[in-house]
Amino acid sequence: MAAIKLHVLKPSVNNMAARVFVRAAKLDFTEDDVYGKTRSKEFLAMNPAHMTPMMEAKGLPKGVMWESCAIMQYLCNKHELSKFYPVAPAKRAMIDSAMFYLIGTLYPYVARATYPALGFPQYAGEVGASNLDAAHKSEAQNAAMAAVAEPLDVFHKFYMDGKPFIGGAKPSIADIRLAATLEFLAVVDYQLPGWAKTYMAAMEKSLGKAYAEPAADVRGYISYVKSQKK
Ligand SMILES: N[C@@H](CCC(=O)N[C@@H](CS)C(=O)NCC(=O)O)C(=O)O
Repeated sequence: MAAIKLHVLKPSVNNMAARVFVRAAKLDFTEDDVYGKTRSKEFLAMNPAHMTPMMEAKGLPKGVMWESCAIMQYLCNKHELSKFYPVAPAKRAMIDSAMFYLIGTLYPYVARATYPALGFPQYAGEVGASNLDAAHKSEAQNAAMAAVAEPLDVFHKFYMDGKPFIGGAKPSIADIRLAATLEFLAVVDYQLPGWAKTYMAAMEKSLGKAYAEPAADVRGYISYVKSQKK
């Protein structure tokens, strides 16, 4: 039996990050597609947060864990994968900062901008999940789309700062998380700045099939969603 079982939803970029990582790191893993099962009694018994990606692995205190960045951090620690997650505290701090900034700031904007088009449920308390009319919802979606530009620029100017990747010459786990996130913006035809297009291409070139295979699932879903709108 493989050491790692990843429970995944293939159209999701949160999942894509972990899926790219286990491939790029050449870890021993299997994948279980849990579409339609995350709220089942069995799944909730393991994971009351019903979140994917969820990793099942021996040695974890509860047998499972979720949160894509934490999964990548744990696997890097366990398998000493310093090429994806530097060990020196100051360098590691930058990778952690980039990932927290992504999850806490960029991702909520990306979700509000893209989830309506992806047909994903929006978060409680947000305009998109409310009973407000379509005009209000579209205004909120456009505001979120406009807000994406600032954190994107921060990734470029602060975290990358002239280097090809946040990780330097090679992609780090923060790069895997960022590139996967940006994949969703295609569903709203978001015009990525030139540097981001170059960056995405460099990610795919550097990681090869490890990136392309999970990306194909996300891109396939986006193409399907777009074809339904025509
Ligand atoms: N911050 C989390 C987000 C995970 C997340 O939102 N997962 C969604 C898919 S995009 C999910 O599993 N939803 C299924 C459910 O809630 O039942 C991560 O990076 O892993």
